[in-house]
Amino acid sequence: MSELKIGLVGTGAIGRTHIERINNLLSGAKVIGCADSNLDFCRSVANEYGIKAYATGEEMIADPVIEAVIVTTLDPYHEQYVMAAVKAGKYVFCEKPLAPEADACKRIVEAEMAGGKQLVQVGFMRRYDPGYRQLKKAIQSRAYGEPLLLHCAHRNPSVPDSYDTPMAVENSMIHEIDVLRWLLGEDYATAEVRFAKDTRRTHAKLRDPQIMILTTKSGVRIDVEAFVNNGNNYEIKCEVVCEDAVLNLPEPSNIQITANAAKGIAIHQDWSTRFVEAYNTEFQEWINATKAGRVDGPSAWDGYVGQITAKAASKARDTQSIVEIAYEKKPDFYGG
Ligand code: ISE
Repeated sequence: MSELKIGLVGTGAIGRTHIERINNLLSGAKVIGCADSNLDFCRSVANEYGIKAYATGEEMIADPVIEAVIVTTLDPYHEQYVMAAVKAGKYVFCEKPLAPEADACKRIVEAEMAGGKQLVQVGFMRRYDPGYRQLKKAIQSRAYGEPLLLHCAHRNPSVPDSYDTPMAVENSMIHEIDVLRWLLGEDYATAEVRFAKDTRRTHAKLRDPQIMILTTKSGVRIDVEAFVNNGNNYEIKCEVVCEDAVLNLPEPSNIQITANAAKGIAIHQDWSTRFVEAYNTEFQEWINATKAGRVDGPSAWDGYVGQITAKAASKARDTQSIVEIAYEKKPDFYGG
């Protein structure tokens, strides 16, 4: 089978790592073109990777040579390019979030359903992390009884100055919102977000740390700590307390180093390396499914449900109250 020809819009850091992983590491596809609102930069990226620079994302998506599209622009522009791909009948991988607003996600869902074929996958890469996959298997087997409560943490060493209070839910804990719903296989019922004592590293626009509390429809209770300016480590924790056992998310293994009168195991300092295996598996599986004419990964519906949940959590944070979450019934189109 010939190689899948991909066009990528949004040549920022994450876009470029995806070009590199697809063109140098994975099999069955090549990114052959790119587009970006900064055309000069786009041309320099195209030169570096020996691919074609298009004047606009729309022009690239409309080119008959392009068989599938990757969207890695800034979040507010996701909808425009995902819509263009859906209207052109092309498979499209969109980095998370599908769109910052739930209404925009809904428009994508409606456009996809109107076209009669599933084409959209959302980049919720944690579902491809080997540790989360092991956890899911263990939970699903019910060998340890029912899951009752989960304690999770999402800690970043630092975030840019533009990162503000809402982003803890909308940019960081959106990963937990998706992956925990997938782990447990059920939707949420309520959301709550509370603040802890502020770290001295915070600033006027960012309250840090925060705790998001979710309950699922069956009553599982989840707490997630987001501490995004902890000045120290990138750390992702997930502890699932079941009736008969406690299950913990494993970290990627690393050598133990004995030196300077101490024994230590280095941990990843940033999400791009902590989840590198997840990204690689995510894209290899996306390529394989796209070539087979399927969407196997997180769907536009999952992207929509994620944003409805994030919106409820944001309201809960702003009103300091518990907010009930109302989802529509999952359409048959998405296996509802
Ligand atoms: C970032 O945007 C990501 O998506 C990372 O996976 C996450 O860990 C980080 O908190 C976000 O800012």
